[in-house]
Amino acid sequence: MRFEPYFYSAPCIKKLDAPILRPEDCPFDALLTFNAGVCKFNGKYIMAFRNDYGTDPERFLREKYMPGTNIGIAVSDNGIDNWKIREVPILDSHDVKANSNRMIGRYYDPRITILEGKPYIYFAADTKVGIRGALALMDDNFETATFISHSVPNNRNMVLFPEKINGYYWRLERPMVMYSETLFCYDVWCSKSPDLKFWGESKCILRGEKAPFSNHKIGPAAPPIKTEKGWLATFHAVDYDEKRGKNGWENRWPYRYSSGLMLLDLEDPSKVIGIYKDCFIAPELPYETDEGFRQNTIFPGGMILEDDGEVKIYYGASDTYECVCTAHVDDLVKLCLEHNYLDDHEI
Ligand code: BMA
Repeated sequence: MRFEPYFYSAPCIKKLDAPILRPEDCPFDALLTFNAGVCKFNGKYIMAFRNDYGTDPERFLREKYMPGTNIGIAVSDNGIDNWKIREVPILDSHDVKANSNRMIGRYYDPRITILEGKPYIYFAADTKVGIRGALALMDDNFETATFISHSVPNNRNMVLFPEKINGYYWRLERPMVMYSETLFCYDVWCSKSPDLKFWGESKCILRGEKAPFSNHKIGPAAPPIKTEKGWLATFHAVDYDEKRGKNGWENRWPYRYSSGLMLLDLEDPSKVIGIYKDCFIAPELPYETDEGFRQNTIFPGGMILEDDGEVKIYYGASDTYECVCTAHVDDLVKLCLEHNYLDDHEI
């Protein structure tokens, strides 16, 4: 059921009329295939998607049982259809439990960045000592992932910029703070690193309670893309209404996840120079609002700028499917600069 007040995607956004990846497409045990990271590499589109498996709606409700999450790989020639899914996931939580004394409980929400010609993957890792952002380097065939660094807990939604800026690597991230002005109203942060291992000079760049059209936590979404006017970056934004009841499998799910869009300074991406004042991508189609596990959830994880200016934005819908929508890059920049929330709001 669509939540009120209704949110709409920006007018320049074109959605397809069906998801591009569904659990039933998967050659291995799959229940929910969503929140993917996507890149273009050697002429192919590579998707690393989250797959939750090993439960069902009844068992989930009875026991809150959601045991397995792995990361699958799918490849397509055009980034839209004919995704060929690899037989074996690139990362499996159960393998890692066996291999590393159960330190990592599950991986999820991968984002891919091609940096210096190499495919990096950032994802959340639930561990015995909290939720950590884990960075790994994949090989050029996307068959293996070698760990580089783990953040301190509790932090997730890390996205790596695709190039060094002023001599440093940069990432956006979303620590989950315990003590702050508003409980559970998390923010978007930015950090930099000389070597992808040591991260510092961390700065809060957008507060959850200051972001438009949300009243709860926010977090970085897809890795940013470079434009002449700045880095275009999506973020997910949550609005909460305690009156919301049954949603998808959940007896009560009072959250809606939608996406926002902002523009960051080219030379210093910790400076927000524009934010589109309205919702950027909203849950509005039937498979985004009326099907699946957690309905009314849009979670972008990949953004690709094509040579002709088309931007493909990949997003998870309903924590169940992977979808794509498109827009022209100039229109996206205009949203941030000509409909700029910062013109009459402080963040
Ligand atoms: C967040 C993450 C996402 C998920 C979202 C909505 O906290 O766990 O993976 O899409 O919740 O359930």
